Amino acid sequence: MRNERGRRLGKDVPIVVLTGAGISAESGLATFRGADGLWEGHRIDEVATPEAFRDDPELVHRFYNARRRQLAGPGIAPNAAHLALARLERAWTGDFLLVTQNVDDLHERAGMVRTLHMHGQLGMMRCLACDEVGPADEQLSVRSCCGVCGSIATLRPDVVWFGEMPRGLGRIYKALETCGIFIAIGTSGQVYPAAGFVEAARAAGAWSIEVNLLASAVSDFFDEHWRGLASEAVPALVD
Ligand code: BJW
Repeated sequence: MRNERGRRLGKDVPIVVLTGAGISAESGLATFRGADGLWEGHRIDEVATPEAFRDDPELVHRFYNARRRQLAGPGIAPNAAHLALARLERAWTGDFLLVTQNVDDLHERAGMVRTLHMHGQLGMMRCLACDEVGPADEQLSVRSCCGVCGSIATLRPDVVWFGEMPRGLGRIYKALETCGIFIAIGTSGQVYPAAGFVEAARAAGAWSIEVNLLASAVSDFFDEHWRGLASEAVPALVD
């Protein structure tokens, strides 16, 4: 990998990669804030909050069931950006952490193993009776049978909604504080704490690179910008 001045960035440098919905857009999954971002006329902040689930759990389950069905569909597969990151992980000799805000499993399907899902996973559910997390084998309804405790209980998608604490923050900030390279791919920089990771990495002295079709809300904090499709820019950056 090279920086914009052509300097090779060694594969032994600790690296943190952050991905957002833009990396999965070319796999056929809609982003949240793009032109295709509305679901049945709802913005993401109308269906991804604990309040929305309390007020209309059927609506919220419909939203997540539709996304589960789409993700399991025949046309959905990792694209060239996911595959390039998997190659990067395999080739990297230094510490490597992929933090994804995405709840899809396309990084895993591309073969990545060091993936931290800070906003949870679409394929998992949580039982509000026993608090256990298990696979969302079936389409969820408001009250379903919990595969763990066996009760008919309220199940919710095991994802992180607005106002809830993202996962793995201790591990993420520890990696950011020691990283030499930080790359953000396909994220609008509008949702915290992920939007603030670039500042934490820069404070640690890391070289920061943004890959995005457009400028994000935090573009000014990055040292280097690759404007374009993730499927083209990520292989060009990492191979
Ligand atoms: C391409 C491309 C292509 C397209 N190639 N690029 C005021 C100030 C600061 C913070 C707050 C505030 N008020 C409230 C908050 C906190 C709140 C927040 O940030 N709100 C903002 C709206 C202001 N955050 C939270 O509540 C979080 N929790 C929290 O803060 O806990 C307390 C805490 C305190 C202190 C420290 C730490 C924590 C929780 C946030 C949870 C977000 N949940 C969601 C839903 C997850 C489940 C699901 O998927 O349904 O996460 S919302 C949604 O947004 C989802 C995403 O992960 C997240 C980010 O979206 P992302 O990935 O950036 O997608 P888009 O669509 O926004 O952007 C796509 C980008 O790709 C664009 O830039 C395109 O240009 C680009 N692109 N195609 C390259 N082919």
